[in-house]
Parts: sequence; structure tokens; C-alpha cells
Amino acid sequence: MSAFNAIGSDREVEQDEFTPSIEPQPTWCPGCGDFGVLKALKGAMADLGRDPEEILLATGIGCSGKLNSYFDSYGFHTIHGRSLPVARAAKLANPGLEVIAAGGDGDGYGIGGNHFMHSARENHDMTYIVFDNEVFGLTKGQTSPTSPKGHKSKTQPKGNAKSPIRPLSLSLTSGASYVARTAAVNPNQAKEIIKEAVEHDGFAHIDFLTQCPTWNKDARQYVPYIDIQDSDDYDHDIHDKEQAEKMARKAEDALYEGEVLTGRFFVEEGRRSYPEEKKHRGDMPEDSLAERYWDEDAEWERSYDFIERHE
Ligand SMILES: Cc1ncc(C[n+]2csc(CCOP(=O)(O)OP(=O)(O)O)c2C)c(N)n1
Ligand code: SF4
Repeated sequence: MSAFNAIGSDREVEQDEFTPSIEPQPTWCPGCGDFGVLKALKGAMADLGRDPEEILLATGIGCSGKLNSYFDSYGFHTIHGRSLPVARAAKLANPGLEVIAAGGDGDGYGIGGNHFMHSARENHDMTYIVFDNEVFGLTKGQTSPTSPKGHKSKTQPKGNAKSPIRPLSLSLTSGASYVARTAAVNPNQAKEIIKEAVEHDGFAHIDFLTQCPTWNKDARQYVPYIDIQDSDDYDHDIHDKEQAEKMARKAEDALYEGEVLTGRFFVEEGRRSYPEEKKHRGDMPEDSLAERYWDEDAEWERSYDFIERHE
């Protein structure tokens, strides 16, 4: 473990260590699925023995974005749809950090959709949790990219005229190397999936179904769920992308018919991330920016070249 690799302490970590002293009680509405994400995340990090100071949690804006107020680690509450670029920059500067990005479906699949696509494509080594409640929660229930066709809200009183996007398919086709769906009503599975995603080398996307009982009265659709890994009806090979894509489409269609299929859809091991690929090509220094910053003897060749080119 180098000074810039925070990951590696092997002490036992208690779940409570992630509860901040300043705002220990979340202000989410009673029954909100966001509580389930927080609980699963705390449990996963404690099980993995990660210290709060090993972790950076970058969040977007929304009810979901409040996650890092209630989770004690390094945190960056960014702007709407921008958790991923911040998370990527932090991971690039200090690969020794455990980086988690999180936000809502409006945040990640709407305004931040471009960042989602390209972070997956570049296989940045991080976990991305999308709180998928099928509405804009914080701003009072407007239609979001995952709202079903026909869903009525204040912005769409005659019903949503658009079909929802397919988050799992989008993730797969963009290049995420770990793709899963879980649900707040299934805290044990959620914790296990977060643990796998965190341990995965590459971009791990979790579409996390979170009910919003305040603005989405159809929230009960998330109960009961089916775990595709436990069910005899499904046996796709999670290492086979074509099979994963078929399974993802099935799960996306089923959700709007009231059947919630959760579990792992795709796992790809051993693909280099964008920075690894750059290093492999000799196009990026081996030492991280954080290491070079603190090293008085570090050579900043590229920066000097850049300055000279502009003189
Ligand atoms: C650039 C920008 N546009 C719009 C907003 C207003 N805004 C804040 S949160 C939000 C939607 C939140 O919905 P979602 O991302 O699904 O998260 P949730 O609240 O459901 O967790 C919007 C539109 C903003 N903060 N910034
Ligand atoms: S508005 Fe919905 S998403 Fe936001 S805290 Fe309340 S229940 Fe949760």
C-alpha cells in the first residue's frame, strides 16, 4: 500500500462508522427507497472492510444526491448529472481511492446521460449507483427518463408520450463491464451486488430500483422481485454479452408489466480501463497525479511541453 493507495487497511470496519455525526438522520420521506441504498452501501463497505477515508462518494442533485450527507466518507455533492465526470477526475488523479458515483434516474439517464455512456465506454474503474424511482423526486414528481409511457404527472397531465429508456441495455451497449439491477425492497441482494460492483475492476453500473411513495404511487410495482440468479426460469450466462443483452431487454420489458427481475446481467473481467489503456500505450505517466504532485523530483514533461507550445 503506497501513501496514495488508501485501499488496503485490513481492520474490521463497523457499519456505524459510516453514519455522520452532523446529520445522522436522513430527511427522506418515510418509506422512501433511498433508505435501502444507504443501508446496503453501509453494509457493503463494512463487509469489505473499507475505511470511510478510503472512499470518495460523488453524487448528483436530487433526493438521491443527498446520499453523501448521510454517508460518512470523502464526498462531493456535484451538480445535476455531473457526478460521473467528478468521480472520473478523482479516480484519474488518485487511483488509490475507492470511487463511487450516485444519483437519480433523471440525473444519470437524463441530463447526465452523455457522461453515463462515455464512462461506461471508457470502463473507468468505479461503481455507479442509479436510484431508479421513475420520477424526478426532489422537484416534486415530474416525468423522468424511466417513467412508463402514459405515466401522469404535473408536467405530463395527459400521460407521458415517450417510451422509457432502457438503462441496462444502454449500459451494456455503451461498454459497462459490470451491469446489475437490484431493489431497495431487497436489501440483502442489494448489499451483495454493491460488494461485487465495488470489487469489480472496471465500470460497474447498478440500476437500483427505489420506490418514491410521495410522488410515484405506483411504487408498489417493486414488490415482489425475482432474483434471476435464484430462479429456475432464467439461466443466462453473465459472461456472454449477447445473452446478457437479451436478458436485459426481458427485464426492462417485464418491469413495466409488473414483474421485477433483479440480479447480475453482465460481468466482463480483464478489460483495461481508459487510463490503463493510455498507460499501456505509453501515453500517460505510470505514477498518478497525486503521487507526482507530492514528489519534488517528479518530472512534469507534458505540462512543460504544453506551456512551451503556448509561449
Ligand atoms: C442543471 C439543472 N437542471 C435542473 C435542476 C433541477 N433539479 C434538481 S433535482 C432534479 C431532478 C431530480 O430527479 P432525479 O435525478 O431522478 O433524482 P431524485 O430526486 O428522484 O432522487 C431537477 C430537475 C438542477 N438542479 N440543475
Ligand atoms: S420525494 Fe420521493 S425520492 Fe424524494 S425523499 Fe420523498 S419518497 Fe424519497
